[in-house]
Amino acid sequence: MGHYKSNVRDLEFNLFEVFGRGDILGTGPFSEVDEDVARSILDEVNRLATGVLADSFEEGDRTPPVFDPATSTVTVSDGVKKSFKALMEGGWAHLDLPQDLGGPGIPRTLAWSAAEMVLGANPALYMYAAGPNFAYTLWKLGTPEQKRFAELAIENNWGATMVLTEPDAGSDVGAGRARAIQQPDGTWHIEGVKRFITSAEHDMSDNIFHLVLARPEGHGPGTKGLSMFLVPKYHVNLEDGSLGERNGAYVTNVEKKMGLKVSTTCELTFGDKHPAIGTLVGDVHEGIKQMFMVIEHARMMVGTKAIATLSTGYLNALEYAKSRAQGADLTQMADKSAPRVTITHHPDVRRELMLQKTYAEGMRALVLYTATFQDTLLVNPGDKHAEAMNDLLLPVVKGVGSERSYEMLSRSLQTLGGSGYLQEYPIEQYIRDAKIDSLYEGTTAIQGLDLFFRKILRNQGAAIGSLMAEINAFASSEAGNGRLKQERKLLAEAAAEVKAMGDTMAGWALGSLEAPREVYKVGLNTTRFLLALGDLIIGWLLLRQAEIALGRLADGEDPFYQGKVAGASFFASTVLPRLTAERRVLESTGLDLMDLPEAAF
Ligand code: ST9
Ligand code: FAD
Repeated sequence: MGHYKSNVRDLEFNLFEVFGRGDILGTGPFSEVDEDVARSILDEVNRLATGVLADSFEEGDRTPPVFDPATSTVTVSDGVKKSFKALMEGGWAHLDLPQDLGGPGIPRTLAWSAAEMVLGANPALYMYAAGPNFAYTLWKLGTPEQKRFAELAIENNWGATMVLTEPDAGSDVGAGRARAIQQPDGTWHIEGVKRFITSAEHDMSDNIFHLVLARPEGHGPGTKGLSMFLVPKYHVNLEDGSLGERNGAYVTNVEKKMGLKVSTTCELTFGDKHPAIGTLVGDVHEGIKQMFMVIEHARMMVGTKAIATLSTGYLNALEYAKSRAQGADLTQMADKSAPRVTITHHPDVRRELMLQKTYAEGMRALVLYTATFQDTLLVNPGDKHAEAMNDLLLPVVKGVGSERSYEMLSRSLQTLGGSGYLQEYPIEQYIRDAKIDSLYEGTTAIQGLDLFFRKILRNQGAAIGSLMAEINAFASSEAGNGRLKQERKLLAEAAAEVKAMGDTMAGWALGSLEAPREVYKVGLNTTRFLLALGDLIIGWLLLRQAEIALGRLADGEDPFYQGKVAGASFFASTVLPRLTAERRVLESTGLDLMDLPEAAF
């Protein structure tokens, strides 16, 4: 058995029983895909993920890609190449594409379900496979020539990168110094050094194209002065798709890192050896806006990756716990000759396992709930409500998904005792590979700021108000037919706490118009609020699942549904009440921390 343990049953439960995706399949943009086809896609990806993709997970970690500075090339190990080949030859990198670009035309909920399995099995492979997806964005934004380039990139499965970060411009993308100099023929020369660029060099595709943010000469400071350029590794003859000369963008270093070692994290130098020639994407100077189309997808990807890793971490811990015998049952602790039991009998292990299970399944539901709004946007691109809901939920998927997964994965390791610390089991690698999720694509602090200032205040509370109304309507409904009464009460209380937190922060933000330092109180709490909102949404989605499970349990016992009801109850009674303390902490925020001299830290 490989390391990766998928959860297709839970994916299907979400898709077809909770979020009713059967209703949109076979209609509109999804006319070619019915429920049977959707299930067979999941089966097929599951087979691939638990098989050939998972096969090189460990190898990629133990024998990471080798960088040769003399030739600026990178060699990836054979096992990883084999896995990647299987992913690409199966056409899976085209899963996100619409039918007119050769894709299957599936809902986003289904695409993210499939993505979860690839990301859980071997996350770097998914990232190396970004080319067709990035090409689709280029195709939407590009000039006719760039559209043609995008079609060729899709056809040939070229690799792709998103190039923002520089040594002095990480979270603060607008501090970027890479320059773009326009040439008489209309092309641009890019100059500068970017760092931490994922997949910028490897030997698994014939060409790699970079989507680069750089500042055209004379443009102003900050993110608004940046433009997006298409800079291919090899120039391309757009008539026949053949590759031309090497362009002047070279990888000059590959980082050595804690985890996700198989993914190359590159320093990319432009225009040092010879000109790095690019074209302005869409022939318009809207770089940051265009890049956010890529970023939004990548943030969803990162949250999904984190959650996928937690899910397989939990399932590995569960399997171990079921077979590891240690100690006697607590009721017989005084009897030294009592039979030994498996550790699943110990209350503390049960509590830990249930916490892992509820976060893994609750956050999976969060990903797919978010994706339902992306489905709506495919059906009706002008739907402003769906757009605002998707915008609101993205920092929660990314920020909460990465933070809670990392935290819970350490508990998965704990379940294995000392064995969890060994490389014989996959969890230590999961933890190392998952740490990055709270860092790239905007750190957790950035997600908290994005959620509060952009997605709540700037949206004037419309999307969060609508979400809260849904949660409160559920809490005051008859859901569960009496069985979930206490849980719904706990949910209503938690919703009131989160609303109070948001209102207090909005008050400080308003107050900062008169007294600017009040905004520090907001900044001291944005991450707290992000995590609190995450817990509330997870608790609500678990209860929605429990309501459905209760209905199914009427037909007979099924441990899957029993687990759903028990999990939702557990989360409502052991996690949600903590939000009261979070609100109290938030409300007592002062400025002492901000007044403290740096030397006192
Ligand atoms: C990175 C990559 O870390 C890591 C991994 C890459 C892996 C790639 C693989 C992906 C896979 C793809 C799929 C493959 C499929 C394969 C299938 C196989 C089966 N939403 O607030 P302002 C815009 S990359 C939308 O003033 P500042 C907006 O245009 C590096 N737009 O910001 C706005 O203008 P306006 C990631 C947003 O103070 C403008 O920005 N780095 C949003 O100037 C200015 O906004 C980061 O993420 C948004 N949420 O700059 C940087 N926010 O207001 C993190 C802003 O007029 N830092 N815009 O609408 C930040 O995000 C900062 O907050 C900042 C601040 C840079 C935006
Ligand atoms: P900094 O921005 O220096 O942050 C340091 C600390 O300060 C963090 O805790 C942060 O939360 C906090 N902080 C910073 N600013 C604020 C603020 N305003 N308010 C509150 N807290 C703040 N970039 C790309 O362009 N393309 C890629 O493909 C890519 N892939 C990557 C792969 C890996 C493995 C890594 C490690 C990074 C990658 N990055 C990529 C870069 C990544 O997006 C950045 O590392 C990230 O955005 C954070 O920037 P930084 O590392 O400079 O940290």
